[in-house]
Amino acid sequence: MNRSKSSWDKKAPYHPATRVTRSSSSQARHRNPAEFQDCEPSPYGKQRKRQTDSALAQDLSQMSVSAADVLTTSKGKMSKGSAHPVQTGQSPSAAKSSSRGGLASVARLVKLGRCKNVLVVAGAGISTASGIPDFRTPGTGLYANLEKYNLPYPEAIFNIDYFSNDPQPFFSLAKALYPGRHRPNYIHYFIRMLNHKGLLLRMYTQNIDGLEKLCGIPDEKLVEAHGSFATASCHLCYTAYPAEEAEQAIMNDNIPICTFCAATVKPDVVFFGEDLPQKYFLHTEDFPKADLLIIMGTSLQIEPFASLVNTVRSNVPRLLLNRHAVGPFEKVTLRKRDHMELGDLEDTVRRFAEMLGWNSEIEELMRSQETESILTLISCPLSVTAQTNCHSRGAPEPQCRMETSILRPGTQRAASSGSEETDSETDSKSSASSTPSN
Ligand code: CNA
Repeated sequence: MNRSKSSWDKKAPYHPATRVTRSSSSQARHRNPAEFQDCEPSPYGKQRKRQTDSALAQDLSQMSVSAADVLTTSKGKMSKGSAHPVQTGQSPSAAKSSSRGGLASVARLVKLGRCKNVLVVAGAGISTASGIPDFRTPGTGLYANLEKYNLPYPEAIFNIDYFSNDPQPFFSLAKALYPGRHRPNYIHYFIRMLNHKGLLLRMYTQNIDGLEKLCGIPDEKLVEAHGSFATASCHLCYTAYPAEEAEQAIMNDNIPICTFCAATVKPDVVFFGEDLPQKYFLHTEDFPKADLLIIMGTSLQIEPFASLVNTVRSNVPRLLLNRHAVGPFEKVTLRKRDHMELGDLEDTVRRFAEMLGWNSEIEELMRSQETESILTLISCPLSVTAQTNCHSRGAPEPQCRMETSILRPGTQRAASSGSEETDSETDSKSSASSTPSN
């Protein structure tokens, strides 16, 4: 790889972030929200815990720790756990406690107007229908396909020290995950419809594929808890770097380097041990307010995100939509108002939408979005420059160009706040939404 410098003067420090970082125990206890308030922003912008060699060695030693073991993350850092996380599967006990008819019960509550502050907590499973592999599904998951990178253990791909020594594995993965190569699917549009109906309090996603924004979920309704490709910065001094230049370098197998300290620049995707974005702290306001929590497509293995699901009030219904039971839904005794619907997520969400009477509206929304894409394709010449212009007007990238075109992450925002009518604008039109439709 060559090293490429940005021409952009990037001395401006990155915005401060409090210290909640990524870890991996699904069993770790979530910190009391009050603790978050004590966190001081870094005087030098984004703080990242420097993981030393010994920390890396410790990480390696945790490889043998089962995902079911408790790894308390007192500092709430995002960090990896077992390198080969146990595929939780649906345990017999979970199967027994699986709430039959749960989907219908929750649909009924929504139709009765009892759920007006819905939180969605999501993971990679909502994007597999868009052709993006998740992490842990055996065979197809990204972790199962990392041998070619010769990593000491799969999650090293998101280890900041490993990245510091060799960014190539992460950059190879980034090339596949950069937004713009995939289209949102029915599940994304279902969440957008929740917002359109005025019911979405917030969506918390672990995904970095940008499909939530691309389908039109407004920025203020979205927390990208594990960061995104929309911005980039130096992994050492955190100096901001133009995201488009970082993307171009990575796509051309070059290494973007910081013009301030010459270290490697990376997209602001949160690595293990790194701080979560400031916006993540909205959870301290949101979760106590929620009247329905929908958990979809996540193995709930990464902290502190995973424990969010335990912070809604105990009388609030929680609905898990996943292939198998995860997190608190693996317990023999579920909360009284816990429901889960196991199976393929897209099928489940379609059935849910049908129960709510929203299916045709969602399909119409998807059709109109596709039509907009086709019109954009017709109106824009097939040059890379023109594609960039198209994107900067907020049009989603046509699928047929996914292999060759470069969608600039910064323009993703435009997709949800530009030419397209966003749900912030349409919410007022759908105040009747929380009224039962049937
Ligand atoms: P994960 O650990 O791979 O878990 C995904 C979960 O979704 C698993 O429980 C699967 O069984 C389930 N699942 C997958 N496909 C389906 C389906 N079609 N129907 C029903 N259930 C399904 O991923 P998590 O999100 O829990 O882990 C968090 C990581 C994954 C975050 O740090 C992300 O950055 C990272 N990631 C993101 C993407 C993306 O942005 N699309 C892709 C891969 C990994």
